[in-house]
Amino acid sequence: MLSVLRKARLKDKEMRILMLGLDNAGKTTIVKKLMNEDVNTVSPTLGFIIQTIDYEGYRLNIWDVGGQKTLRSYWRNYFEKTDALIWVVDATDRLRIDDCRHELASLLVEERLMGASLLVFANKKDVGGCMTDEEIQKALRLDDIKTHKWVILGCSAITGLLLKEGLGWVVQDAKDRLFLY
Ligand SMILES: Nc1nc2c(ncn2[C@@H]2O[C@H](COP(=O)(O)OP(=O)(O)OP(=O)(O)O)[C@@H](O)[C@H]2O)c(=O)[nH]1
Ligand SMILES: [Mg+2]
Repeated sequence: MLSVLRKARLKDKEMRILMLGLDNAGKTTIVKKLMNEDVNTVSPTLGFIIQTIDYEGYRLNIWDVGGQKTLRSYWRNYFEKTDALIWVVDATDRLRIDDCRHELASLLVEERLMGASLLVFANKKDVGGCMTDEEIQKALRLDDIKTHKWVILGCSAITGLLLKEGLGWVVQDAKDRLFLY
């Protein structure tokens, strides 16, 4: 039933994308950059922000939810009807990469997120000495994920590197699913 509903919405070329990750990862900055807005005025998200971006004929409703520790228990309120999960990682934050893995792992067992594909944005690639995509892939144990289709992309919310390509993957994946079921 759920997959039928999801398919109906995909046919309408509308997608619900949930963007999560630890605080300071760069979620809001990514959305602002994608919308060609000033990325220098971002402050921590205390609730959530919904932005709609038109991309390749699809209406992407992006839910950008605050990632501070005290806010994470609210994440579950946003799971419903999610077509794609974008997990944003701060590639400069080696200290919290284990936290990051735990939080992601706890999302991937959520029944309501089962049909969603997973884009991992390894953000802040403009900063020298940050973790490589391979390091992050290993630290988050992405290769162990059997429940979700996933991809990891190194990006920068400041320069815009690979942000559009990430959305492109999400949209292409949705299109592929239309033919699968
Ligand atoms: N150098 C660099 N800094 C970035 C990048 N993306 C975000 N930042 C900075 O990282 C900080 C946090 O960015 P936010 O977009 O507020 O992070 P967030 O994930 O939305 O954080 P919460 O709303 O608290 O969950 C800001 O100071 C941004 O300017 C990036 O790609 N490169
Ligand atoms: Mg934010």
